[in-house]
Amino acid sequence: MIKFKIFLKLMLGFVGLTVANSVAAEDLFEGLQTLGKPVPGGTSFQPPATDLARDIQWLDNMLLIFVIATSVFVVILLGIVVFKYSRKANPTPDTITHHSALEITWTVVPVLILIVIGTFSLPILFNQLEIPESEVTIKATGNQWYWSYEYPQHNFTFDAFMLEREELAKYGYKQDEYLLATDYPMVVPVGTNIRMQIAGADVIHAWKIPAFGVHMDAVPGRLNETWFNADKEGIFFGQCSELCGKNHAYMPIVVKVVSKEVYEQWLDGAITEFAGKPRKIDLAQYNP
Ligand SMILES: [Cu+2]
Repeated sequence: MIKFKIFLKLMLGFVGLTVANSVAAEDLFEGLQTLGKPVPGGTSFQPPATDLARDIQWLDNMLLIFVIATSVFVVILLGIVVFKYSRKANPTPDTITHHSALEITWTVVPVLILIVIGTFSLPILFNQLEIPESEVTIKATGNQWYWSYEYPQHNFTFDAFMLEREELAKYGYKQDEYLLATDYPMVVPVGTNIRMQIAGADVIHAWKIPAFGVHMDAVPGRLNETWFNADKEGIFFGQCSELCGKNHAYMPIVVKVVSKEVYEQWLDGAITEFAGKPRKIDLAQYNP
């Protein structure tokens, strides 16, 4: 009986501790705005939260100018061929087969267009993959079918599972965030270079946060790296973006970008909750 009482006390203490931890974590994120989220019927980009995303969106808009100009030009040429050189309008066609100046032009002009595009796109591409000095390293591993996050500097790992509809409110999410929200978010400090290491545990997944302009394959046996520096505090959603099996649609990604102070507090809680490496160890001292 006494043993049972002790067991009961221990269990209650454990439950109390867990509840206290989760309440504290939710408090930390109170007032955080949802910034990176798909909208019904949306076709454009999410508002960018990093320079990487801004660069990509600028490049996309710039390329659209070339795409539209080329399409309009080709349609005009087609129109001329169809109407001006139809059998009715032009019954006896010319018999020329070569026109050197024209052939040089249609070779050189596309090459020039590609050089212009390359001049702008290559620096943006390299910027995504050249990782700057970073304060925080996080390893995201894609599993069938959830993501796990490791903070190697603090020696802890946790899993992030998608929330069911009835769990959303408890974790502070709205009903339309079903299929996007997870029980544990990845948490990063604002305005800090984050080095992301991305791997797959079983099949190929892909870690993606559209508002950050980050999309990287998670390949088993390979450590891919990328980075981001979020300049806005908020909640950002992403999804696994590589068809990985039957529950591919049910392994979303949540990143909460918080102030540096809140990040430190979260880190302390996470080190306790996930048994990470304590940041300072109090040693017993012997004072003779
Ligand atoms: Cu996946």
